[in-house]
Amino acid sequence: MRIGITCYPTYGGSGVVATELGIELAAMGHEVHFISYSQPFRLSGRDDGILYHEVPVSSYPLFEFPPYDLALASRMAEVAEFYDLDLLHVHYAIPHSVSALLARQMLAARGRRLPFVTTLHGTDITLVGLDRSYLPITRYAIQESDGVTSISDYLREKTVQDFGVTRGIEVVPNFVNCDVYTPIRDDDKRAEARKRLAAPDEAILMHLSNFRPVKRVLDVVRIFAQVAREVPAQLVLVGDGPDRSAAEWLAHDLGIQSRVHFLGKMERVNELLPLADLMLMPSELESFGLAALEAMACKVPSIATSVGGVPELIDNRVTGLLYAVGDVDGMASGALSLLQDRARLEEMREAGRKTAQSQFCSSLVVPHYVRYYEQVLAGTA
Ligand code: GMT
Repeated sequence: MRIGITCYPTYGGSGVVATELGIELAAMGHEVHFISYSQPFRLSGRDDGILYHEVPVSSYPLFEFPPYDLALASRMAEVAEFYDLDLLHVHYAIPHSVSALLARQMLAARGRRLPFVTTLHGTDITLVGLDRSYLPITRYAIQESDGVTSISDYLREKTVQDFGVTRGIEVVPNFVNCDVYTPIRDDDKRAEARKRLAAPDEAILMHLSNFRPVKRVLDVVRIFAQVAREVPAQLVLVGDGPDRSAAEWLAHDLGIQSRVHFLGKMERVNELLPLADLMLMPSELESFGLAALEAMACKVPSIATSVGGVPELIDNRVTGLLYAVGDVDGMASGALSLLQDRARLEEMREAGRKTAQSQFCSSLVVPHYVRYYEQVLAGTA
């Protein structure tokens, strides 16, 4: 198949899923065309079977807000015609599904078919899509898509309830490449690699996000402060975003800044994750929680909140520990209980890896997308 993919190319779960999907599809022999305003950050630019098409957005004095969605629609239609695309797959409804709808109409007027699949990722429904200025057009574009997928049952139900979408929505969960996100099996090698981040007797807690308010990064620092009072430990935060500076100041004010490391945006998180003992994901909301899955595949259990689609990924007390939003004390004592009971931590590490392999590996989930594309092309989705 020749597949066009549009996503936000910046640091964020939907862009990561879209990019990893494109890479996996290309490895299966499909031709993949990314269409976006800049190259998705996990693409190297040298991936076989993948082409990247930049969307130029002109700015004129008259345009207070340059219309990216229109430039995107034009480019989608051009790329689809030039490269004879079979379908478009857009990640994150706003504005991508609206642009795809326009591109489909433009090509229909020229006698060409261009079906599109919209994948709902989370805040496109739970936050942005509920803004009155975006809701009607987002609902329309979702309803008119040739196929719609959501990353969890939670998000599907939310879309039906809050948007009144009546067309079918296929749940295709987030996935991880279990050969790339994998534990370091050799204990000596792992111990050696951990020395980059901590002393041998210290625990390593990790957080990975785009530091938006929804991630509650300040809770990460507060949880760590309590843990570090009881056991020797280091906190490693990967990513960047609006709440980073507040989190840095909080670490400073709590007197723990020497043990809190802000690494910023990193490309190869698969090399860092296996070094951690625990992942902290105290989010206000997660429609799935990709960071926790990537950690799980590396045998790192999460201390997380029981929100949105997280319970569909993490089996409480089996593959991680779940708490109410803002329960910093609970999450800190949960983290401590695992760090002080190595046998239980080891069981959880094993159980998490097994879950990642048996339910969320790219080798299982990507073919689900391909089957769905086939249904879309056959008009049966
Ligand atoms: O979490 C974010 O703010 C980024 C956002 C995105 O769309 O870029 O992530 C959402 O999509 C991820 C990939 O499908 C999910 O794993 C995240 O749970 C989801 N975030 C939220 O629902 C808050």
